[in-house]
Amino acid sequence: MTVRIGVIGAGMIGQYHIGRLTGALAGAEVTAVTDIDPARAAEAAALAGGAQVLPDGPAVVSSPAVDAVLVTSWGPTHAEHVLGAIAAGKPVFCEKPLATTAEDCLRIVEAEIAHGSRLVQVGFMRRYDEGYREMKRILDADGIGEPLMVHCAHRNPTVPEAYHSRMAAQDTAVHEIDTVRWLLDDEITSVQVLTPRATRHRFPHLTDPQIMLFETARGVRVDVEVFVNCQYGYDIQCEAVGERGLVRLPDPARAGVRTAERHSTGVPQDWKERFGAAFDTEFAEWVASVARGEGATGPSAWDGYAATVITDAAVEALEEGRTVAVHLKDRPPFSTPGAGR
Ligand code: NAD
Ligand code: ISE
Repeated sequence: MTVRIGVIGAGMIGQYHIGRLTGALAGAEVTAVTDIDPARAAEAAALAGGAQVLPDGPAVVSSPAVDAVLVTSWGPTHAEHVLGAIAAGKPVFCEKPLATTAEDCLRIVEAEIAHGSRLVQVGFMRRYDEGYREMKRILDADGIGEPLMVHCAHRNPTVPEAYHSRMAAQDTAVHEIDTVRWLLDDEITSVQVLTPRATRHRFPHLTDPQIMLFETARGVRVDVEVFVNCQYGYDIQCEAVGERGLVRLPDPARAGVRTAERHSTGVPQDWKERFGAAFDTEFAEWVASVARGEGATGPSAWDGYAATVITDAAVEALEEGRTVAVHLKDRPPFSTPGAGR
């Protein structure tokens, strides 16, 4: 079966995903696209090899030529499109964030429960990165004993002027928040944000770097350095320390160069380069689960809700300069983790 996909939001990542759904990935076809910018919609439709351009999100969701929906529009618009897809009973893949408010995330969780089976998957692609998956296998197999601490770094070379201090949690550390919950199978219960000396290479309105300190229900301490003007590259580090050892995320495989008395290895320059293979696997697994009639098996609406509540707490911790407790609702039994976990 070929899964026919309708895309809402044909900007940067929308077109990036259309490229993989149209190119290398078997079993999928992009049949419809929409964007509030008609030129972008037309560009994306051409990229998809002649998909239909439809006027808006509801038209994509209700199109008989669409089996499943991909939401890659701006974050504040995600909830309406995801809720529309659930109402139509269609599987929906939503780029992060699931929604920009906890209330909207909960409306999505509740709508999916009312539908009766999983339809929603959130685009936390690190769960599909081979290095993180190996870490998860080792942790699950008790390879280092009980985890005690996790040290992470999330560095971008630069960010545009529009990037503001809240985005360090909402846009950037949100990936670590999801990854750590998944790796440890534990819940984050509090967050504190420290602000070291600021880099000169930032726009003046931005607090950069930031250090986020999380605690989990089982008492694991997680530190995340978010440094989005590090200059030298896109660098993602993660190390879990347990009672008997540690497991560390491997750097992407790159040739080592030895010359002029030096040994060097390239550093990726952006998230596409670093996580391109993870995105490929993420979409291959999503398309396969839709084709099997399972709707979604990866990061769930509940994971999207938890991530938004925790990023809100991190923003509050930054702005108020104190440790903030994370209060999640009780997890509904339906929202169980799937193969992506
Ligand atoms: P973008 O601005 O390049 O593209 C968004 C597009 O959506 C624009 O073309 C805009 O016109 C369109 N749009 C906005 N509202 C719409 C609506 N209601 N209906 C139809 N079209 C609409 O942004 P982007 O960088 O592609 O980011 C899109 C989403 O992807 C964001 O939520 C972002 O956080 C997420 N993202 C995820 C990752 C990741 O690593 N997983 C990386 C980058 C971006
Ligand atoms: C961006 O939206 C991403 O998702 C990237 O993975 C992250 O590194 C970057 O900081 C965000 O702005």
